[in-house]
Amino acid sequence: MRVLHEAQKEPKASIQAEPSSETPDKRGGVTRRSFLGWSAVAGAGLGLVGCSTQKNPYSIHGQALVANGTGRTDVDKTVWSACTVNCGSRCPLRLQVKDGQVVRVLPDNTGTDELGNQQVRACPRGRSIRHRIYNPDRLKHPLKRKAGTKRGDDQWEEISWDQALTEIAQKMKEIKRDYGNEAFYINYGTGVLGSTMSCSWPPNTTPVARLLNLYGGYLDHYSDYSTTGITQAYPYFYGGWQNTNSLDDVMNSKLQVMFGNNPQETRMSGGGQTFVTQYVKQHANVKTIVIDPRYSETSIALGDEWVALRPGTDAALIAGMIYVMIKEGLHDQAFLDKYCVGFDENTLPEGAPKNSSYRAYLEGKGPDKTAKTPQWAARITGVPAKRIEQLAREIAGAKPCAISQGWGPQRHANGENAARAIFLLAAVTGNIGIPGGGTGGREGGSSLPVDPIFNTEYTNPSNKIISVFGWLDAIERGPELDTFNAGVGVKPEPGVRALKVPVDEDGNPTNTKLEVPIKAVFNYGSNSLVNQTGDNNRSVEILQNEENCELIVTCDIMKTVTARYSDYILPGTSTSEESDFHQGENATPMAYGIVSQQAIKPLYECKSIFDICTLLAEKLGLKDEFTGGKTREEWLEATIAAAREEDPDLPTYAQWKEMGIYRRKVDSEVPMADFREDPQANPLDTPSGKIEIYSKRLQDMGQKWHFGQIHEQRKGDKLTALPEYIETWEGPAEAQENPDYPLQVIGHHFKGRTHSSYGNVEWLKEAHVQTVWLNPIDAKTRGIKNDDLVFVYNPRGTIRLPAKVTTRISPGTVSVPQGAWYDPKPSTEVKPPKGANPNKPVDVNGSVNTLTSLHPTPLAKGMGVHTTLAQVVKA
Ligand SMILES: Nc1nc2c(c(=O)[nH]1)N[C@H]1C(S)=C(S)[C@@H](COP(=O)(O)OP(=O)(O)OC[C@H]3O[C@@H](n4cnc5c(=O)[nH]c(N)nc54)[C@H](O)[C@@H]3O)O[C@H]1N2
Ligand SMILES: Nc1nc2c(c(=O)[nH]1)N[C@H]1C(S)=C(S)[C@@H](COP(=O)(O)OP(=O)(O)OC[C@H]3O[C@@H](n4cnc5c(=O)[nH]c(N)nc54)[C@H](O)[C@@H]3O)O[C@H]1N2
Ligand code: SF4
Ligand SMILES: [Mo]
Repeated sequence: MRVLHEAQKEPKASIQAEPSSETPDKRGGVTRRSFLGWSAVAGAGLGLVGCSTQKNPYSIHGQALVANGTGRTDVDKTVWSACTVNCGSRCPLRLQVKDGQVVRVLPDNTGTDELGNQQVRACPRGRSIRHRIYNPDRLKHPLKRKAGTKRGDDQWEEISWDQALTEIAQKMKEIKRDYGNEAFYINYGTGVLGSTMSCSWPPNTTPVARLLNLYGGYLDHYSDYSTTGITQAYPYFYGGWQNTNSLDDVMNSKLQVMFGNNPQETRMSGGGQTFVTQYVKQHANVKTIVIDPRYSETSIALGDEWVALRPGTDAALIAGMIYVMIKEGLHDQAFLDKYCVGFDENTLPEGAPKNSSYRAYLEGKGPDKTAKTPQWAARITGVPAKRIEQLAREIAGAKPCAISQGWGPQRHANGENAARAIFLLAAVTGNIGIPGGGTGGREGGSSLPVDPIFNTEYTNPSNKIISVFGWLDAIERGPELDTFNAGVGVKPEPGVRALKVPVDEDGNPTNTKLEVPIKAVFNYGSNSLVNQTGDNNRSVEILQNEENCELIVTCDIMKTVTARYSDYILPGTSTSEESDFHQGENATPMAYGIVSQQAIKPLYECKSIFDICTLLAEKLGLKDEFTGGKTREEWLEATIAAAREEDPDLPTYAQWKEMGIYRRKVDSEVPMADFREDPQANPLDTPSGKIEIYSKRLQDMGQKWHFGQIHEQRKGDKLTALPEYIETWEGPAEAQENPDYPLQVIGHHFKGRTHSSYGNVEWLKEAHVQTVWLNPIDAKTRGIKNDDLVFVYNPRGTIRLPAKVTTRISPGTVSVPQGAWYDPKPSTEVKPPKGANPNKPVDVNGSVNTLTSLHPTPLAKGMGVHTTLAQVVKA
């Protein structure tokens, strides 16, 4: 059965041909004529203008569309640049410059439409980069919050660079004196993830970290907002992170099953996963089943079937399917016996109680005494029992089957278990470590052997580390936080993303405490102070108390929401104003890298983060150590030179500058093939060396973990040895019982923006309208029609935005694309609806984090923001 849905109901982009005029608009000299030229190119190439429902994908990426255009011929130069935001792709751009201004943006014109030599075509966001460079929100001068105002009042004094950096240095000295270096924090920020010298994340790769290392250190964080749940789930199942097979390897599969994985929207580069998946579809036509509460862009472009489940219920769906497989003998018992621990009673580790195997869980012999029949799973997931049976048979029968997950399923209240359950399905069907199969993780990507060297010289003297999601707690009540109540730890080995909970010599987890609260926050390339973290209104409350955090410094190119709540705002340069190296992303079987050249001079008083940190280092008496005697450009050259020492086939810096993008074909990835081949010789990094379906470590940690100390304990806050389904706070069960907030809100990653980046580009806003997706059944009972303005609210906050009434989302679920810019209006200006919290402002831009919670997930202490309940009413 193919579920055909009304993709065509998607609001059409309303960019219209208007009479051309040469009048430069106020955003920096773009002419109406060049705008039209651009939009035609982008529309044709990427389905921007109302053709997102295109069914034959290859016609989008067809040979005829390989770009070779020369663009404008009246320009002074055309230089290579790149789009460096965190979208999981990385696209070269060719910027055409005339009279010192970028006048046109062209995509890659090298490469072909062959796998391994892909042309890396930018998506509509990258192609609209001129509207970021010359955006009215661009920061022009250093700003200081006006004396007597509170954070967020948005009253600023323009100051000189010298004054800004003198005052920041002075405040840093005071904080160091009073609290020590662990009171300094570099906040999560991925806006410049794609650069090397200007990199904004992970913290230790940033110029800010180099400076703080020299100054005595800072409190670091582990994991990221993308993957907190799955990152912490991995070690207990596989011993560490394992990608699934690369997407080109799906050529070898009989079936592809994607759980909450939406590369057509989350990897939009025309040379990356969008291209690879569509190529595979075209050439191998592997049947694809997408399991997602939404009929996503990936369901449209690749899906043969869509299975709509309630958010947060993947582990139940999987239990129901495995129940059927076991009953009908369709599972791979030999794989489970040889490679896994704890599926059956006889492979449980020593010390595990009787009836604690996964089989016992399925058969209802475990503590809950409930058999995990398809009927049981149907009640939880909303997927009919018959469909669960069919799916089980189809997945077990397809040899091999490529099972993958995006990161939607794990960004939930007990997302760690959802992630492990999807790995489990890959294990039970014996698909791990073979071509055409997979680990149930997410696909990875190959990279070139070019590593940043600027930051390897000095290490952080502080060894303490907190979860990326725990910083607001560390601001409010730092010294109360420890390993067992908040996941505080000591730094893992380089290259390991997850926290390794320290253990004593008997293997028992030991406790690490924070000594001091966070007193200074540096946000570079980050809109995660407010907007991207969760519960905007509560975050503001914490930040507005200046007894908590004493110094907030933000360096951005835009006057963002985060900037609004800071003490000092420093205007940074955009990629077009810098030269840098950009590692390619997620294009296997191709690895590539881009060297960009400075296209234009820094606008206004903007400075690169290297220059800003150099000036701040000078104020702290550390300038020479910070620069290491090199300019930014010299460091960049040295980075490429160091890489060439390892791999002389790489181009020289000078050659690379000229060619812009350098690419090479690489092998497909089949992770864990060596383990499959010989598990004794290649054991996993788990205590048993095997795949741990039952994790004794989680069982033991569960006894020590304290819930309810830092945040109130909520339903589902527990660690379980098995990847079982856990009913959680604000999950589907609560939705069905709670008439006040009966709708589950997820906030998918959206083509109109990369998080909040590009969220202020008018063209993109017009083409990709911020709406709340609502099923017609839910709309009808509320008297809501497509395009009606509605309120979405819960006790944490209220947002106002238009409704998109569509069968592309399952009943009972709504989605508010994440990343819109929080714009709170007091009740005197916009009255909250009846039933909403009257003490909270109405966010008239529809930022989903006005609704989400700061409640951390149980194991990772991470982001569970796709778990949220709310009500929707007509405005
Ligand atoms: N509810 C909800 N919240 C979420 C998510 C979700 O799914 N749901 N997803 C989470 C995830 S996965 C992530 S990764 C985070 C992302 O959160 P962030 O990493 O904060 O990402 P952005 O919102 O894109 O903010 C990046 C900032 O970098 C700035 N920037 C861009 N280019 C430059 C530059 O060249 N120089 C300087 N100085 N600044 C620049 C941008 O203007 C922007 O303000 O959001 C998380 N938040
Ligand atoms: N255009 C664009 N691309 C991006 C980004 C962006 O902001 N915009 N952000 C980038 C970043 S940093 C990241 S981390 C990635 C994020 O990539 P993901 O985390 O994979 O993206 P999401 O949209 O959160 O989730 C993917 C899908 O999971 C579905 N989903 C939600 N809850 C569940 C569930 O419980 N079960 C199942 N089966 N499905 C569920 C959603 O509807 C969605 O279609 O995207 C990257 N790419
Ligand atoms: S947003 Fe991502 S896919 Fe789009 S141009 Fe930028 S790097 Fe490429
Ligand atoms: Mo992310």
